[in-house]
Amino acid sequence: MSDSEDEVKSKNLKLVLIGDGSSGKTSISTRYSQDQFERQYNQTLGIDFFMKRINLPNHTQVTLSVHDIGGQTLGGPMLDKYLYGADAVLLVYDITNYSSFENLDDWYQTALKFCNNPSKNIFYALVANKCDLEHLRAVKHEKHVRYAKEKSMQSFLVSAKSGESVNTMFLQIAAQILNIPLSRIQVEDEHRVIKAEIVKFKEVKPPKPPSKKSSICSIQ
Ligand SMILES: Nc1nc2c(ncn2[C@@H]2O[C@H](COP(=O)(O)OP(=O)(O)OP(=O)(O)O)[C@@H](O)[C@H]2O)c(=O)[nH]1
Ligand SMILES: [Mg+2]
Repeated sequence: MSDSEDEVKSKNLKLVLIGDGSSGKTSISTRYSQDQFERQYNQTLGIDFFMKRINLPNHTQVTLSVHDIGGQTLGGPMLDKYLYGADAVLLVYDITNYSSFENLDDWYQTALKFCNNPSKNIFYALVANKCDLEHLRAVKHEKHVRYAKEKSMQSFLVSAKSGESVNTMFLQIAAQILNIPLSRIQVEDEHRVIKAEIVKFKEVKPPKPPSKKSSICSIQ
């Protein structure tokens, strides 16, 4: 094996999450960056972003900068700046909210307009969030599949709440942009949910206090 095959390759990717307010962009970002979930809704004003480093096969280290855009920025003056230089655009909707799906096309058309760099192939992904709320689903899965097919997009079904498929999605997107094949095991590894066991410790009795008798001998 030559030295260059051993060398670590470093890559940077900019991923941007867009979509209607309350679809769960911040929650997906928080799940991925901190493995946490907040029930309470706090509207994102403008943009938030974080970086995460992941390892891909072939000694490739990728720094992902994930940009979480507030839902109210559509039609505003800043969206083109937020999208500038994106390698991937994740179009997020909430499966329990039909209008969040309907409005995605406006988001998509806007992203196409602002990311029209002919020298760059931007990766678009359709992300259905809140899959833990399947019983409240308002967007038929066929509609999701049809839209993704129509636009030749990769599509994902995730839950920021349970964490389902969140890590796998980011891993797969990074690998596909960089054209690095992933094995099934690598994908499943990310997919695995690790449950912590509750450990019951045995009661440990405190040591007996020392006996009152003195063990010191005095020689007179
Ligand atoms: N059940 C469930 N609730 C979720 C999920 N993701 C987000 N939520 C909830 O949906 C609400 C909105 O989530 P946010 O992540 O703040 O939505 P957002 O897309 O960032 O909204 P804006 O910042 O306004 O654009 C919050 O109350 C979250 O707790 C999910 O996967 N399942
Ligand atoms: Mg937000």
